Amino acid sequence: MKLRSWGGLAVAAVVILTLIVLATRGTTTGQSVPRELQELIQARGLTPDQARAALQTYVPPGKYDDYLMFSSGGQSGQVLVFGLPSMRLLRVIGVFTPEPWQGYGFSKESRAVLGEGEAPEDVLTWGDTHHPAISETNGDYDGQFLFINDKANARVAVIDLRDFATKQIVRNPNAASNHGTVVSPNTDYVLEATQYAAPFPFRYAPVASYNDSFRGLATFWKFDRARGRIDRSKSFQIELPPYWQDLADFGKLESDGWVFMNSFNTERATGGTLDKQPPIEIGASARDMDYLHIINWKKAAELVAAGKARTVNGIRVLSLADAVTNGVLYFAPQPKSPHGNDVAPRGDYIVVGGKLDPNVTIYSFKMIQDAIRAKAFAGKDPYGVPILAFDRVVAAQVKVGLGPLHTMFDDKGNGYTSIFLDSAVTKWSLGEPYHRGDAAWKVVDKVSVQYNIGHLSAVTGDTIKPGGKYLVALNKWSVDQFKNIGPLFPQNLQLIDISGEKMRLLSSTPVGLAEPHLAQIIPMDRVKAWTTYPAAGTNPLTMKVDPQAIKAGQARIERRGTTVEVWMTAMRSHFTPDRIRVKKGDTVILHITNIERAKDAIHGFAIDRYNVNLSLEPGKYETVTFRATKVGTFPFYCTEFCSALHLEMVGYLEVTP
Ligand code: K7E
Ligand code: CUA
Repeated sequence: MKLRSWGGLAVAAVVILTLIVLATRGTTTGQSVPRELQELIQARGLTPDQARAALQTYVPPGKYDDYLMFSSGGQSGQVLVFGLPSMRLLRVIGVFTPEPWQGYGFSKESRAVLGEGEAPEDVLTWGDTHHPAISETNGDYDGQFLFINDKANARVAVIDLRDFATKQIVRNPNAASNHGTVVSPNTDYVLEATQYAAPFPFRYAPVASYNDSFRGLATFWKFDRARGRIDRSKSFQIELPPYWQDLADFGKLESDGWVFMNSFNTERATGGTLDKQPPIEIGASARDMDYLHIINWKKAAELVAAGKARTVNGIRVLSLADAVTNGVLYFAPQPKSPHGNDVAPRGDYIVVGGKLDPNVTIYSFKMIQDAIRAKAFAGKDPYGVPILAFDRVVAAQVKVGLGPLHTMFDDKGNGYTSIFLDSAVTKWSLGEPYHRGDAAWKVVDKVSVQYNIGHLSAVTGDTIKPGGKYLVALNKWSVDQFKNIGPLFPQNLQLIDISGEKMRLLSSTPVGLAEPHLAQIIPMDRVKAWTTYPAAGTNPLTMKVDPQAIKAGQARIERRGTTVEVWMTAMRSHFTPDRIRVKKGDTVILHITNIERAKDAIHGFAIDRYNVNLSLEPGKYETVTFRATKVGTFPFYCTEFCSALHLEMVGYLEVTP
């Protein structure tokens, strides 16, 4: 019985494959292929859907994927770059963690990025990345920059997508932790919201003084696109009550100028289990409602520019009282322990998932504006923030399943919500103007994922122009999906086809590196990455030819006192100079220029026993500085197999007693 139905499926698969083969290869040549394919499908025990999914996601050698996906690398402190639909890992970008292959954290240039803002004695070597954001122009991804947060240490990084390298890390001087980065529709600002409230300004304050001394913060980092850097001096913060602010999203189009942010633990629980207080997770979910934060950020920026701010640890802060008095901050109740908070493509709706509520709650921006004008308040919070009446701002609730988290959108007016407890993705229709009458606010489809989905990401799914086509479910647990290789299980990224009415699961990809939270998907051709650095001697920090870079024939060694400075070139298959002699205790400065112009002609530069390791892509210039503390004769060599004489691309560093 089982066999027969399998046979039926296989026949159906062959029919599909025949059609595909005939369509792509013409009518005369494809006849013999289906039988081979049929045998292959049978031998591998594939269903027609699986065979179709395999064809749909296969990218032949030499062909490229259609999309790039930037995924957070979780506790690895990195960013992962995948190609879609193949789901092949194309790149790991070192961000908050030293990354040897890229020489990230070894060269003077990358150490300056990694260590920025840190005292030397507490250089951080990891980060907890959650939410990548691609730079936007007019509300759509422009593919120029990527931003990502470090939840653990309240930092935000800037990655330049010309060379896929981290250029800047800013540390929030007033926050202890954060949750995410989002950008305004023209990337004027990168928003970093605090996660766990902390004493403000940051210092020691007893947890018992929580209500008075602890605060949340919304930090608006000003992005200078021309320089490709965040400008602290033009950035500002808004002081918020000590709730645990969470996901945020910028308004766009009709809601441009506003920001929406959820919060939990409005109960202000702080634990104390040994003192017979309820554990934090119980205390923090006691009430039925938390607060959606509705922030007029343009007005806040104007107030700060007009001087209504005090500078705290080098950044301007708009006080909570001023935010309330000037109509910058409003609250709306949101169901129990909310998490996801996503603005619909036209900027007209804000979709919130309550972890302990089976609905997504959809707020209307227009209703919010009307309620603010009509002062339709249901009260104030303990800090004086006006709370808009729930039924005056909520357009709809859609019952999507147990544990809804995050929502993304497609090009046909549908939302896709990750359902954590059900391990599913629910597709549902938005209301007017996307869908009218009976077609509005309805669950359309639901697909199971494996398992415990956190975020999901659809092609350009949080821009003003969602692309549809694909969605990736970022699942926390994989359980039985991959052969276990020890008790630390990989995460499971699942690719789903969302081009039709019904969602179709295409593939599973294990990520054995860390926990990706959010990812962003962009059409491949929108990212204009360099193949080589544009001019020989380009400094990856300034992106200009470095004054210390040299051309072939200019290599030299100079000594000044106890400093030995070396100008070196790398070129298949030699370093020039290939012998360096210094004395114990000297400071050694190496300026290395890869003078290659051929793409992929990468050299590495490592010195044995000195923890020196660089990646020198064609045209790149980098510096490494170290003290020659160890006496000996140390080989230095190229770490990339660059040529037939790669093993000979070597030299000696003599450190004399
Ligand atoms: Cu849901 Cu940090 Cu976005 Cu993880 S958070 S899932
Ligand atoms: Cu250069 Cu190997």
